[in-house]
Amino acid sequence: MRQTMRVLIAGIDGYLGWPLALHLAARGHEVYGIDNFSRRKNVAEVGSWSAIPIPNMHRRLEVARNLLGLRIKFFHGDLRRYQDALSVLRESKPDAIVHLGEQPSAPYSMIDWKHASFTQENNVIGTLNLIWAMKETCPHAHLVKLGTMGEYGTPNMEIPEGFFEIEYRGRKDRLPFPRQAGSFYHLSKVHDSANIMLACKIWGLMSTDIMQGVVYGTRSDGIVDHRLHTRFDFDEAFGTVVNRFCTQAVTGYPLTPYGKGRQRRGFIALADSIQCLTIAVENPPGRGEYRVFNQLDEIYGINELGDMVVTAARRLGINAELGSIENPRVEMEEHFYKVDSVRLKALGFKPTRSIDEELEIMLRDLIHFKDRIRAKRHVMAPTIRWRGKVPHPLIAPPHESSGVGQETVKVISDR
Ligand code: NAD
Ligand code: USQ
Repeated sequence: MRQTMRVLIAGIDGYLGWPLALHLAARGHEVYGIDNFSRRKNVAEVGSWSAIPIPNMHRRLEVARNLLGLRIKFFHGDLRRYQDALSVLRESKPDAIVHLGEQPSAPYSMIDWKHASFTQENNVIGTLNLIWAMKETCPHAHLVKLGTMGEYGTPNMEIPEGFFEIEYRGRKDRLPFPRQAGSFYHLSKVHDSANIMLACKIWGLMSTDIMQGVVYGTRSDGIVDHRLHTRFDFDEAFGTVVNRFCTQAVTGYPLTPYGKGRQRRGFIALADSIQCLTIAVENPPGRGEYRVFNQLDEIYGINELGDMVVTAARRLGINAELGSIENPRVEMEEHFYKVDSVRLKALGFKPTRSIDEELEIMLRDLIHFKDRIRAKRHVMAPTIRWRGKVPHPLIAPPHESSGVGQETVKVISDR
């Protein structure tokens, strides 16, 4: 028989947090959540909204209770405040903490220094507060921390699950696989991983650090009523690529693969992400262990995904087409990409359905909201550029200066 646990979900109001709460509560776990609703504010800040309307937290909890008999306890708090982290852990006394409570958008972190700084402060300090508060209040709890496949970047070699054996100048060791993040957001996750690994080593905390691929989908098994839907974003900052492609398809907007579209990433359906997180929670590591799972279903190229969305749309009688857009990011558009992901499968993970089935479900769900998506059409085209307004030294004409730092900084002493 499965042991029931007390689980705290940090980031319970988010895209993954809400369906995870429904799923864990339905499995008999005692679920607690904390959120500061920053995702709702940040999406509004970039001029958008969730394609699928979502009720506020009060209403969500009420529907879960009245319709499904699930009692989920919510704390409104901000992990950047140490006192909030301490209080929620003292109140919930968790066996496991699933930490999803971060700013998850790479483009948002690249808007300007303010957004980069917000992202790193929110994510790195929030996580640091959580691990210190765990040490103080619940050192035996299991921290399931959402990292990202983007921590590894796109190296020209196979990516292991966190660690690899290396021989260098005649000596061997098992070391963390190199991290080569491609945005200030992805780098915040690298900093988190390093902090958590240290906490496990010195304090004996236990953690599963999940390197997750890009998530897509509208459904997971707890979403049985329209009032229980999770958010679904499509703007250039918070919409992930498959989710964006599906909203583009249903509104007749040409799909937006960036650059050559041959960049490859790991992808996972929402229902499978929830299944994997549940497996991680229910199969904790040993005391002091820091383990890493690579969490994905399949690897696809971006054009390949675009073609799949267009084909799925045409099967439903929707006339979608692939467009082409200059890449606003700095990333390799053609590269080797092979990833180990065996640990979750060894613990029982099986993908729920094929990507083609999932895409059809998404398109059928989204078609009902096409007017709502069209109303925010202006958020489809990318405007956030990785190089921003600062000219790259290799591209800028030599006589031009970026002007950054001029006039506001005076050199007082060169010593
Ligand atoms: P999300 O933004 O929908 O959810 C995060 C939630 O955390 C939001 O509700 C937000 O309000 C809350 N939050 C943020 N900062 C907080 C703080 N300081 N205090 C309290 N609450 C805070 O994001 P998501 O898509 O559900 O992603 C969840 C996690 O998974 C993130 O850490 C993200 O980096 C990671 N991840 C997501 C994907 C994906 O494709 N969605 C892929 C890989 C990894
Ligand atoms: N892309 C397009 N067209 C678009 C949007 C994106 O071609 O309209 C491309 C991007 O250039 C990139 C790829 O699709 O090469 C993935 O972009 P994305 O926006 O879907 O995902 P990313 O920015 O990497 O971030 C998302 C989540 C983040 C998570 C990450 C997992 O927002 O929280 O960490 O996926 S991973 O990519 O494996 O690092």
